[in-house]
Amino acid sequence: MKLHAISIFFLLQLLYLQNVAAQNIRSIFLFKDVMKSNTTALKTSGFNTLIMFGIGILDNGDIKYYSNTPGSQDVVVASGGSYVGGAALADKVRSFKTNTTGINRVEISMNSQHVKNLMSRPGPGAETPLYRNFAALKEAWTLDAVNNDDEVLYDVASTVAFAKMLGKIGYKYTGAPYTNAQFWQSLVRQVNSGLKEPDLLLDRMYLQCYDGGANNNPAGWANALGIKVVPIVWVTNDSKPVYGVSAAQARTRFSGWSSSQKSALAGGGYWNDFDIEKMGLSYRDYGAVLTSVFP
Ligand SMILES: *[C@@H]1O[C@H](CO)[C@@H](O)[C@H](O)[C@H]1NC(C)=O
Ligand SMILES: *[C@@H]1O[C@H](CO)[C@@H](O)[C@H](O)[C@H]1NC(C)=O
Ligand SMILES: CC(=O)N[C@H]1CO[C@H](CO)[C@@H](O)[C@@H]1O
Repeated sequence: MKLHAISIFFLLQLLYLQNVAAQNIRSIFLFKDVMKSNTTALKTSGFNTLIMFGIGILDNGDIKYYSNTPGSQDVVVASGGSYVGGAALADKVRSFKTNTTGINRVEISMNSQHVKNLMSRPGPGAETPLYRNFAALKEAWTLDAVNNDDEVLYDVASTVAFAKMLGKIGYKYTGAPYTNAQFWQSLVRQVNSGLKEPDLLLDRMYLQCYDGGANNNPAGWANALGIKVVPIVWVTNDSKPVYGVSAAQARTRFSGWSSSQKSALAGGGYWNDFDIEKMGLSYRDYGAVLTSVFP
């Protein structure tokens, strides 16, 4: 009887773990200043991953949050090994994962400016300003991952060194490719060398399927990278209207991919919250598409 109960306990644990491992990624990039966007809607519309856009590093290793929102100011958030972005901003970012929320992962998205220089001098050591700044920011904002949205430099060696530095701090690393599959393939191989699921350091690829990446095929990318991808579509917008999709059109695209190439997908997501709010669209509708296609 006792043994029986114990084995059922372990069976349930196993099922639970598989369930967790199999959880689909439902993501949205946060282009709008997080101090101004609708936090409640972001937390309760079916998303489980938020990726804050507009983090950059300066030549001295300081980290800056670029707000990308009219009336907002860019703010240095880490300097000299400390968090300096203010309590209000820290409380806001931390709040994504607390109280009533579906969010279990928050990432910051950055380009590759200054990465190469800083990896060459002073390097990725734990005593460097860059290392200490990323450690301070992780703690202040309770971050899970750093997203690489390099669309310019594509330097493999320095990016691998940077990713491994972030891994030592406790971050996961992710990519947001739209082109240059060769670069991303080298990155996945080298960053994840010697690592296996579920301990991959570079554990997610958010594939841009709009604008320059409009013709991207998730299965082709998943195959080339050796990791499932999360296709990203752009919500209805007035910046490049031709690439915008309504919630109904997003459903058509995600369910099309899901039925023809399910094994290539780790979930789905959107670029971006600013347009949802500017265009008066519904977080609930866009979120519901993801919860139904990627439950
Ligand atoms: C934010 O979204 C919620 C729905 O999740 C809505 O009830 C609320 O009115 C929105 N707030 C603003 C300021 O638009
Ligand atoms: C979230 O919960 C904490 C602790 O329970 C509480 O102090 C805080 O006010 C809550 N925040 C919101 C936005 O409800
Ligand atoms: C204001 C505006 O032009 N919005 C456009 C954003 O993109 C969608 C999809 O292409 C268009 O239908 C909208 O008109």
